[in-house]
Amino acid sequence: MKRRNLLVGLGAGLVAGCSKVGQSEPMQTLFDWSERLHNGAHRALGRKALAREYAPEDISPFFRGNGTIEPDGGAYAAHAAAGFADWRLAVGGLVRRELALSLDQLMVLPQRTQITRHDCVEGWSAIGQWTGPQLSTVLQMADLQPEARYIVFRCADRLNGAEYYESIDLEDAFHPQTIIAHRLNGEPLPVRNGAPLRMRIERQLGYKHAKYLTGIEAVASLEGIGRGEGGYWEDRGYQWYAGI
Ligand SMILES: Nc1nc2c(c(=O)[nH]1)N[C@H]1C(S)=C(S)[C@@H](COP(=O)(O)O)O[C@H]1N2
Ligand SMILES: [Mo]
Repeated sequence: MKRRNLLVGLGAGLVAGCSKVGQSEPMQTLFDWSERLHNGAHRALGRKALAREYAPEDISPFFRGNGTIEPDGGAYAAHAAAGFADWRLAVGGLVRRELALSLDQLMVLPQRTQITRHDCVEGWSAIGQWTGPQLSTVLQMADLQPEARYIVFRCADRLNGAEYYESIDLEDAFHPQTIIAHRLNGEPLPVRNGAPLRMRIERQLGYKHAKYLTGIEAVASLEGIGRGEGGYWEDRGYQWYAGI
């Protein structure tokens, strides 16, 4: 409980600090902390930089959906009809504390709101405002084991018969703009954009931003997951590191 209060306190400080783009004390503290926790991981200084954030007037009038725009099957439709009241985000793998978080539980965590540009390799971009807790907050609640090197995202949809999934390293996982978004432009996520939860990983290309998020898994290796390349599109030839 003590530890949790500390985390929530840190997160609240971080959110407050974020209005002053990027160099606030709490943010530095969080980075120092995550570095001490995961000092085995590679981290280049440049990757800590924030992606550009935009002004409200820059927001695209329509944020298109791409890839899956509505997961097949009765289970998702039933969740949607119930307003996603029973949706759970499972957090597991190499953690000391497994979690199953409801949307309400995610919404009471400190929130970050950011207006960013999404770039899809298919040649389109859109600017949107995203809100949700930072992934780092949830990972700290779950308490990563030292062997954890990657975070894998599980999704409710399939593309061409295969499960959509993605993965990032701990550098991106603890980046302040990596959030579990539940709102787009101040409204609950539309189904086409990944309702009820989707990742925003702002230093990465569009296909890394897993939609219809059902699970977060800490792993030591990407072997044995999908075809082993770290994501649905990576398994089909795209780069695993899609940094922008
Ligand atoms: N679960 C899931 N996540 C996904 C996809 C998908 O098909 N399924 N498509 C990806 C691609 S290629 C892009 S560009 C973005 C599109 O996000 P949008 O639908 O909100 O525009 O989601 C990414 N995340
Ligand atoms: Mo994309």
